[in-house]
Amino acid sequence: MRHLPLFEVDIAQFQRDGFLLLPDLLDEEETNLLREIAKADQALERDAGSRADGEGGAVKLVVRNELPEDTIYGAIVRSARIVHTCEQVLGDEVYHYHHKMILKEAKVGGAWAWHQDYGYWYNNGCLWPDMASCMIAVDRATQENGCLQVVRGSHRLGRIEHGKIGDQTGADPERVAEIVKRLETVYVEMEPGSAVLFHGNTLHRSDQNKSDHPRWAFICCYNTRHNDPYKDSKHPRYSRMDVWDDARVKEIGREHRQRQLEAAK
Ligand SMILES: O=C(O)CCC(=O)C(=O)O
Repeated sequence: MRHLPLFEVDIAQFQRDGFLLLPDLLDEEETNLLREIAKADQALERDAGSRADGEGGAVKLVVRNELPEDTIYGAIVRSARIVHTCEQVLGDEVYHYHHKMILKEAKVGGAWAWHQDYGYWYNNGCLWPDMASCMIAVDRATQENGCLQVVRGSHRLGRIEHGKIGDQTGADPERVAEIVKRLETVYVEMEPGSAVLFHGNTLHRSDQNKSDHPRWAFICCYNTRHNDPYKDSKHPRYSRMDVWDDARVKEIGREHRQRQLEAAK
């Protein structure tokens, strides 16, 4: 696992680029547990929603506001290594805004249009873009299977107007076309268990997955305490989140996997 807490240089990099790579955020056992649990999790298949990508495909994802105490998902979201990293880059206490699994399947996985998460979180009563997402690779993510792309430094452009692209909410294409001429697009290729932390205003997208390899990802989204939304919306308002020791990812992950295996007998 990478050495956390972050150094000043990492925080400066996040502030300059709007994203930060966290290689090997989960160790091998944690990564295997997350992948095995997610792939065997029938609730994910059952609850998955789909959003047309405007390119003939559709993304598949499951979004959850609840934070169960007995699942590996809840243990990862609460883990000190992620929570305190977010707090360092955002400069305040954070709470769980929601988490999601992106089920980008082999051959048919849809594309994500260019957007900023704050492009739509803005409408939930969040006054500041002081929010972040930690995207953890469940499967290896490569250019071939539609890894995340981010525009370096785009979080400093402010919030861009968003409109409909397929069933998705995408950033104004005219503006994006000019932005990508001026700023670098980075393909975030990741090994399973590695992560990228990105700011609420960082422009990001991904291509369709035409490869033979799935590209699932687990994304933990956090809001800051000072940015408690002024109105109710589909994601929660501030409440203090219990932060857990990192060791609980493995402990709870093992129990979660055991329950799954027993239920499958
Ligand atoms: O999985 C991806 O490529 C991007 C997901 C994303 O941007 C989102 O969930 O908002």
